[in-house]
Amino acid sequence: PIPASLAPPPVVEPPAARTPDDLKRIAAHRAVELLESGMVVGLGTGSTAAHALDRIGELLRRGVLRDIVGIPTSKKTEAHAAAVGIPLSDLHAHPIVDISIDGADEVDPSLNLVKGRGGSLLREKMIEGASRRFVVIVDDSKMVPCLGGSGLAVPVEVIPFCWGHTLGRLRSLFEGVPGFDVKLRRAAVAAGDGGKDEPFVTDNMNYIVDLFFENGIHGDLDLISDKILRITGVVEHGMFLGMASSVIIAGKDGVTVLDE
Ligand code: ABF
Repeated sequence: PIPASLAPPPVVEPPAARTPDDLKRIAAHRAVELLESGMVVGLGTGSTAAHALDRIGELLRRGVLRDIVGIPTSKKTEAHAAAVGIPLSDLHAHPIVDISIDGADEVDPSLNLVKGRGGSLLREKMIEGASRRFVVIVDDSKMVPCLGGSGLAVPVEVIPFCWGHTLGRLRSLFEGVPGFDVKLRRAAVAAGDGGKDEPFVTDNMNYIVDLFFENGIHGDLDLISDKILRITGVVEHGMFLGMASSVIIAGKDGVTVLDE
């Protein structure tokens, strides 16, 4: 035998590089560890929350979790959850939700969020606002110093009736803010297929007006929220202020949990 001192060193494979989707899965699985049998669970929407749905379905099938009731935040999530075997209900039957798990588009240092790029912000805000605990799951690309600063839209759900008038009032509200822009969301943009040029329609049959803040939203966010919500024709907006109980952030160096 070769003396140990002369033997070649063992080959150590470097850990496989984690893709953004791996990070989303890691954050989602960490959140699902918080579930207990018998809980009413708000089920988020989006590619990160989809990993949580798959995991909950798997744990139910294995009998690790039992008697979970899921409250879906969108029609898409409803279909996904049903396909993986999560029993479903709604806020009528379960007005208090034990825990909600959902993704976000942006998270600021105070754990305020922008959500709704997928267009599900209204149901998300209703269900997550009815939750004892709201756990946000993100990869670290979603962390921002200031909401609206990543160049992504802050969505506002509006009634289709005279949507152009509502859009105009939103434009006036932010008049003078450098780099501000406002656009009706198009289905083609939402689907990313460059196909149809029709308004994007939410699960509630409303439209989405996207607000763009080149340099982020500055000022009193609660006041800005109130001003948006006071515009007749606005149904809800995608700033989730003071709602998150915890944010689970997966990065390439590990997982960080921030609590409110
Ligand atoms: C939903 O999914 C939305 O509120 C948010 O816009 C989006 C995040 O999606 P992803 O996890 O695919 O980045 O929670």
